[in-house]
Amino acid sequence: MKNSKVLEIKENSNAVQTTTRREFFKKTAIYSAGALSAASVLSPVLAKADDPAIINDAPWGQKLGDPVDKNLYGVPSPYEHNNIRRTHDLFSSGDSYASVSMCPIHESEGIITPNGLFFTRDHGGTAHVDPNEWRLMIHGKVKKEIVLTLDDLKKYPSETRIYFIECPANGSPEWRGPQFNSLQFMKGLMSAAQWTGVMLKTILDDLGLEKDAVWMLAEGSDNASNPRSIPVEKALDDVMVVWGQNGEALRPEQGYPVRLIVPGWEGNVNTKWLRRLEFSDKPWHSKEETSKYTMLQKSGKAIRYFWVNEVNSVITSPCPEKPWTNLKKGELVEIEGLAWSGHGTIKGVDISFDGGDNWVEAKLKGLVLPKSWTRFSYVMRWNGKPLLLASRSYDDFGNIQPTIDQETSAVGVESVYHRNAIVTWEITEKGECNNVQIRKHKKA
Ligand SMILES: Nc1nc2c(c(=O)[nH]1)N[C@H]1C(S)=C(S)[C@@H](COP(=O)(O)O)O[C@H]1N2
Ligand SMILES: [Mo]
Repeated sequence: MKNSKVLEIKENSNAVQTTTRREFFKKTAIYSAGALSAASVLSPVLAKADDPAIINDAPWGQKLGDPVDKNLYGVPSPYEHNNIRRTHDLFSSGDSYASVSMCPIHESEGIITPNGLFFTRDHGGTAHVDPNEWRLMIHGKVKKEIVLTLDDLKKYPSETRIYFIECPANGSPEWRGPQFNSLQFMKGLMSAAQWTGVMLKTILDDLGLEKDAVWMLAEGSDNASNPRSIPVEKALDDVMVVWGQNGEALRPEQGYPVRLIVPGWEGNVNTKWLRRLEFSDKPWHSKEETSKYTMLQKSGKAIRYFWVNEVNSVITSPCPEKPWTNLKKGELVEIEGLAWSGHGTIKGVDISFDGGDNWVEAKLKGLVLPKSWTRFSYVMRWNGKPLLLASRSYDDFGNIQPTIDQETSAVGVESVYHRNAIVTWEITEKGECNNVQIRKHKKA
């Protein structure tokens, strides 16, 4: 063959691989199914000596792959085309500008959402801001009023932290009973990322706050501007002004070039395309904020300020999109899910197989960080019987995830925001997974 040394090497390495694989099967053929470790999750899976996928040389190994300069900004494998954000009519206010797209959390791995899959909530469309024209004005009750360019902002010492963002409307249609047989539509109004920016406290220490500066108004430069007031106490605690998302610049959908991150608090106060911070002795309220972002109680009185996303969890595998229909009776299976709390750190997660009458403790997996997604896991052997699978989380502030009855008895049923009641999946004999709502639990 003319041309390349590369091809020669490639052909040789294939030959080696093929021989190695044949040798492997010669050896493994002497083991029977029972001889494989019974404790292994994979114990029922037998190496099949006639599996063409392992015996034959794969087509992609028979020729050169793509040149390294084909995708100078990488994209997912075409086989992953289903792992996308989705929209739903139930969340639409009639157009795609004041709307939402939901994160495919059923496909999520670990505790970080890839930038292209981060849920998006826009009130006036996704703005495309020219970073050279971007400015941040900080004024009102500060000793030194200031207008920053992006370069100015980046002169402050930066921090990188992992936080989730959740829209308080996450799962809101579920208040009226199960609406979706889909985890993405039930809980996909949230995502999590590693954010890079400057702590707002660093900037405010530099500028100096007036004594009576107790409220901060944050405003965006998009069509909706999304003005929101938050207490200065929170601003000085852990609020960040960020430009980085998972190691690169924010995406336009997430507020490029700069947004506010208000850890653990409802998504709507995380102002995107940030342009102005005004300090004051009074809160600023849009009509929307006073009429919508409140928590109506049974008494008919509303809680006006309800910022923190409460302790929450959901089993992500299985889920309606990821049922156990291919799982055989007696097989070991890992139940996995996500837990999060806007108050702090997840302390533990319990799992129930009988709709909340009995609970066992799940294992927390990997990083367990405040105001971040936390993964939990429980390996079990499914005997093929129907289950009512539920998860219940608790945080280091002593909060425990409520049952639906506990939640509605506290806040009534007219609310649409801040749904954090226990989610139950019904697993049928066939391994199908359905969204059901178990209202009451024997030992809650
Ligand atoms: N400027 C601006 N900021 C905004 C919004 C907006 O429409 N405009 N939407 C808010 C709402 S309601 C939510 S839930 C979060 C969503 O953040 P994301 O789109 O990055 O997921 O952004 C908030 N910040
Ligand atoms: Mo939101």
